[in-house]
Amino acid sequence: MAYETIIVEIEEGVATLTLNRPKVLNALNDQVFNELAEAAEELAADQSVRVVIITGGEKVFAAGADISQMASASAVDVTTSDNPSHRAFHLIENMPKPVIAAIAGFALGGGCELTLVTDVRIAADNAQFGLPEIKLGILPGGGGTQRLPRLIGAGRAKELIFSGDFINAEEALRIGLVNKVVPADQLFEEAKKIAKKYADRGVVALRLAKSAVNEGLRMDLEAGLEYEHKCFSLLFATEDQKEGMRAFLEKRSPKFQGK
Ligand code: CO8
Repeated sequence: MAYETIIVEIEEGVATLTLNRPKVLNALNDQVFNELAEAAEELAADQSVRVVIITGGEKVFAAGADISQMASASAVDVTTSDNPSHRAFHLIENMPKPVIAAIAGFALGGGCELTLVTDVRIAADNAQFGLPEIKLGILPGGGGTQRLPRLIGAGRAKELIFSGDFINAEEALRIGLVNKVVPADQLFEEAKKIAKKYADRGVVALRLAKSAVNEGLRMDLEAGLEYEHKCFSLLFATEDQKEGMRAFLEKRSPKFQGK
């Protein structure tokens, strides 16, 4: 499918999805969310794609949901059950392969929340994060009040949500909001390096490991351990498990087929 507000490129098993509304700092309107959802479905189904990178390019990740679109919205518009942002976020979070966010510049509001549905966040040293919704008289409604406390703890999340203040990349690293900070000119190189590493790993194992972590976070520990054991057992029915262990014993690199 042809997209207008995002660009999708696929190279050596790694898909890069770039937000593309630079004039408004990649503000996320319904069209962006709908295209993100379409692309997430396509990339999830494409067996040649093993890892996905989401970025906003070199200057900005995304300065939030599009305020010009939201300004005149009614409560009825916003409560619609097929909210495009929720659909896009759900599809990205549950993509059956790793998703890496490569973040330069502002990642604010819905932009910050978009990074929270990815699996691993790599920030350029010029990145700035924040949930400024409170200054607009709303709250972070794209999962910010739920996913952020689960990631960095309720106290730190409340500080960001209540103040609307921005934090820099180093602070984001310190509180666990991002995994790594790199010089801005190395952002894409680093994200691709990590993506290629994951692309060489056991395909089904990655899918089930992601599911075990994500689903486990919604369960109590006993149920989570039970679910982990089911995922673990299932892997012994895969070619990937046979290949991975055979390759180890034969002292060579495994070639995983995702079967
Ligand atoms: N929406 C629409 N347009 C935007 C947005 C935005 N979020 N952010 C920037 N723009 C536009 C500006 O209006 C401006 O357009 P123009 O050139 O036509 O005037 C252009 O982008 C450049 O922006 P600035 O001139 O303001 O650039 P600065 O470098 O001076 O400032 C900032 C950059 C600090 C990022 C500033 O633009 C800003 O504060 N932006 C808004 C940040 C914000 O409040 N984000 C949160 C939005 S609310 C939200 O995300 C809710 C998510 C809920 C999702 C779930 C829905 C159910």
